[in-house]
Amino acid sequence: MIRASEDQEYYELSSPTALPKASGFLWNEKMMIHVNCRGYTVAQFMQPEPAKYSHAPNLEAKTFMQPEQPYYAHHPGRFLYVKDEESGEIFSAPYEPVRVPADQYTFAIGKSRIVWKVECKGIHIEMSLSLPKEDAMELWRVKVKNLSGSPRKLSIYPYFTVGYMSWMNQSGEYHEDLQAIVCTSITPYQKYQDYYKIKDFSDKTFLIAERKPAAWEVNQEVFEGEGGITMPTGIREQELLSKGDARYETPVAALQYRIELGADEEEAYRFIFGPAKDEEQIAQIRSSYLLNTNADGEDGFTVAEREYDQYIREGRGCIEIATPDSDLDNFVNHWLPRQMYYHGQTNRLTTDPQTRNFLQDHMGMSYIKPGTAREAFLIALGQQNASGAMPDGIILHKDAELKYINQVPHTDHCVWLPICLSTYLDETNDYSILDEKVPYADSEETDTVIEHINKAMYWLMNDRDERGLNYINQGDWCDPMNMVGYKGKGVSGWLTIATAYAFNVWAGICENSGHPDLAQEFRANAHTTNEVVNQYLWDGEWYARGITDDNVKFGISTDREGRIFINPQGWSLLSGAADSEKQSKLMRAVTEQLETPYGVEKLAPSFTSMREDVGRVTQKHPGSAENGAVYNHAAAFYIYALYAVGEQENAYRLLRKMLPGPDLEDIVQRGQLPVFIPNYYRGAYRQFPRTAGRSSHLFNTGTVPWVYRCLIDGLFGLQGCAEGLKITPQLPAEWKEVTVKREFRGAKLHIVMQREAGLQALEVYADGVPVADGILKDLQPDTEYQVLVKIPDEG
Ligand code: CEZ
Repeated sequence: MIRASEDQEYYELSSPTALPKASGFLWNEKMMIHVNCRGYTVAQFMQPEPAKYSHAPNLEAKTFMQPEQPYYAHHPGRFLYVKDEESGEIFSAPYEPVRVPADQYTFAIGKSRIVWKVECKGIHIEMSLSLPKEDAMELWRVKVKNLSGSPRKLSIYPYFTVGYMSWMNQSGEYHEDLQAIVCTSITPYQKYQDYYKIKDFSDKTFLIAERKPAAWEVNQEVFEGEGGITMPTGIREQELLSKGDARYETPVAALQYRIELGADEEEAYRFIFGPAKDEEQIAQIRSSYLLNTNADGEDGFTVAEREYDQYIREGRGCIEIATPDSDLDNFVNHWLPRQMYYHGQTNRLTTDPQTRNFLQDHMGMSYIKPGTAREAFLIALGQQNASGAMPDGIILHKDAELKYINQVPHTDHCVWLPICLSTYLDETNDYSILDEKVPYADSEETDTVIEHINKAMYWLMNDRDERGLNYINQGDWCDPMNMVGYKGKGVSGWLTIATAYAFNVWAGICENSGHPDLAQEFRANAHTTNEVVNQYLWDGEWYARGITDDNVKFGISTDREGRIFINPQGWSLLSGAADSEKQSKLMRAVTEQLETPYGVEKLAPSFTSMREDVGRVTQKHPGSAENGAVYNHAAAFYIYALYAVGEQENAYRLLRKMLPGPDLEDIVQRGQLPVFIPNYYRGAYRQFPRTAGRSSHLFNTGTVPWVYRCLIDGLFGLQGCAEGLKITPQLPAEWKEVTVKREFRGAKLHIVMQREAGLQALEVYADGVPVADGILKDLQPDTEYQVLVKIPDEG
């Protein structure tokens, strides 16, 4: 039912009903579009804040992308109705809104194109979507082919949702001269000051047709009539659509083409759908994409598709793997870097990304476009306060508004600085970044990056209570843990542990950059922090999550709900807080209480009612998001930590659970194709097994750079270091051989890793020469190397 295409360029699903929410996404510099297998879509473009041009049928609340997005009959979508003019039979592609079962159906997600192929009643429909690289618009191709063996008379109706554009002003009509439906609106506002913000908005939605339609309808209600969206009156009862308009009525963009197709004959159509400021711009789009051609006779549409494909291909990762697990190979070679690239390139389509997201997204970008990552780290540090505190959001646009979540004070942002920078340094060895001079948000001074990060570390040292535990205020990594410390006393166990880890990571960076005194100082700070952690947070079998304003420890064995949280456990492996006895105890507790067939849960048991001294996380539905889902971001931290302490079998078992499959039952339960990792799979496995495993389908997540780090630093052990590339694979025992192509600082390495019986220790050979310490040094850019890694086979 699901499979990668032979050339691995597409991932395909052969049913619109088995995984009804299966989806893919495309993005460019200005927009993103999330489409599902049945034709429903969510699209947003930046002006500069995210805006819509294809709306829901009612007033939508403005919000960030949500998990488990519900779909319904009038959900925005892109469809093609097909009517047999002789029999009157109607179906629609891809599947909605008519829902006639197809004889053949394929939903194929490519990296730069999404394609549906539907065969129904002897007619084959192919619909494909691509984007240009820069402009906010959708490029659609539709092909209709007669497979029935005899001539057919058809009407086809491209149907693009415009929806409820505005309560102030909305309308729409067909423009002969533009060969387009143009819908017009005014973004609603009330303060006169906002007029100056909205007056230049792209408040029009257009559908440009390459071929002249026979008829159209721009009035949603007239189009549907009493038949409704599943059997519109305009289609069922009329020979021709009524060429209507919308006057403060909900617009729709529906066109009609009448065609006669002989056996095996085919017709092709192209459409452009998107937002625009005015008719002039629409005319320009039409002429540059459809009317004018270049010297090679190609029009802008075709060139745009190709340029977009190239743009997406720039988002390549730095490893290409062949392992015994072909599903993993497909995901790692094709989809994981793409998802990281999306994050690094768009900053999740926000103008004020949460600081920790911005830093982690660029940790991922370090593997793809390190120059972009470098710039991002400098931008973030330029918004630090002279006190060392990092802000709750990084402003990326002069007109950016600080979104709600960034008005809530969180205390963890500083820890991400050394952690994310370390990946950049591992990959590039560009220690010169540490000497860059960067300003502060609130002072005239400038300081080197080293000084900035020192200040961040001191800020963490000082933002502590008398015990030496870090305050949580209204949240740490966990956004909704907002009431543990809002009175100013509550502390975060995880953040204290993460601070110890950040100190150690920073100490390592200081050491490599010729600052041994700083290194020593921060190692000592890490050590004392770990001692404090063990004194106050160890609960006997695992670490507590924190201590509330009223001095109540939580995330401990006596808690009925929220008894154990994953984050303090994994990070204590990273920080060095847990000695080997504590390590085994906490890993056992995680396996017993948090592991599920779909991965490790973020906490368990999930809260079933509000705990006012913990906060709104306890009000989320049990098993969803931070309230005990398999929250993949947190799961990835844990897996990374398992690799850090050499727990390779446990680590791989959990890593594999991030991907649906391989068995059908698992795929159906998750409901998602392995073309991205979602922010969560439902948890509360022990409380609500029916829904456990279900994907959130939300592809915005800090998970992906951590998974990439798990692969590079852990599984394949191909991490950069100051001297070169350190080879320390941690392959699962059943893997006898893998090959990895690794691009590293400009060099290309062809690496074969093999298990060999009777071997005492790992052996590394570069171009046939043994490498004593397993560190490949003096690698030259633009040079290829053959690397053989022999791993002891223990049977
Ligand atoms: O946001 C994510 C944040 O973007 O939640 C993570 C956090 O570390 C990320 O920075 C864990 O809390 O506020 C909420 O309740 C939500 O949980 C969201 O903000 C959540 C969304 O998934 C964002 O896409």
